[in-house]
Amino acid sequence: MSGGGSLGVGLPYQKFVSFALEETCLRTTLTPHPSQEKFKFIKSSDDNTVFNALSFSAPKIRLLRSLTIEKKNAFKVLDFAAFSEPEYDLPIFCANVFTTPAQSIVVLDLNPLYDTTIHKEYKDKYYKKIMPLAQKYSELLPWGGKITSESLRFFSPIVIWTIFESTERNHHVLHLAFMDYYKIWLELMDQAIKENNKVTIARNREQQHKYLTWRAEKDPGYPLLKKLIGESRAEDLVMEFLFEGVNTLGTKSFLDYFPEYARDDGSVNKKRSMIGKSFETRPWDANGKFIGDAEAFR
Ligand code: BLA
Repeated sequence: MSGGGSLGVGLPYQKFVSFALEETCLRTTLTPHPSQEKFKFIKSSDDNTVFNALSFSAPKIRLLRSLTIEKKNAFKVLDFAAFSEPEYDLPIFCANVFTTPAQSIVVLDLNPLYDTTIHKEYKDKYYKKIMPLAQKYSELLPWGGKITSESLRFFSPIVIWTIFESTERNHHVLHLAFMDYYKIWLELMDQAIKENNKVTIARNREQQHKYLTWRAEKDPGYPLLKKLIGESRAEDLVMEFLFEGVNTLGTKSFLDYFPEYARDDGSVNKKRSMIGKSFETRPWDANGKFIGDAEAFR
């Protein structure tokens, strides 16, 4: 594989994906997801860009999907996510990296299904025990500075949001963090007990749908995807692969969930953020207590 070499730094993200898939297979049985067939052979309009898309499901996992993109001497992308079945309230595993020869933009998190600044029981259930590990990585991979404020609603106290210089060392640390975070997610998945309460299941489903709706509309990668494969194929990729479920898990629209984006004519405001950027520094302390301005992202 030439991925790392072509940029002169870092690892090809295929390695991250292979690790995650192998670890998953130690715990459960993966079945190819129906979306895999359609998106297996995405081709960019320029020959220098390689796409790799894989998607699976498993007994507790509704969708496990990965997209890597590599344009020689230009950029590399990793977009890896895992969503549980709505019978579980598991966090959403989320690893997004956009790397150029100069820098890497990283979000690595177990995105909470329920906002942890409001739902303390959810925060304690999933994040309390792992705060020391998160603390270690948040020192090695420091907070990336001001961020689209709305994103904070989808982040957990263990989030790694960072922008680093694309060096071997930084990519090595990122690789370690990815492996640790993914192993934690698998452990949580393994221990998760099926919910029988219909109301709770419906609530979990709606929360996952809200998350998918947000990302399918406002993901920072979307403009680049459109440039690479054209508007309509990018839309298919986002709606039917990356955030598959956005058309089936619920019926609410983007504006039902995020009415602040409504324009006078009833359309969705194209701005990524209505609030703007904020959170210059990490808004959680080492114990996972939110120490930022909670009003700044709602
Ligand atoms: C930038 N990607 C970013 C930024 C964030 C994320 C926070 C910084 C800009 C900002 O503050 O919004 C990622 N934001 C997330 C994630 C969540 C979120 C994961 O709210 C989850 C809730 N990134 C990708 C893919 C591509 C990509 C697939 O995941 C390209 C195909 C590119 N991300 C990309 C680029 C930038 C970026 C080019 C910098 C340009 C920009 O900020 O618009």
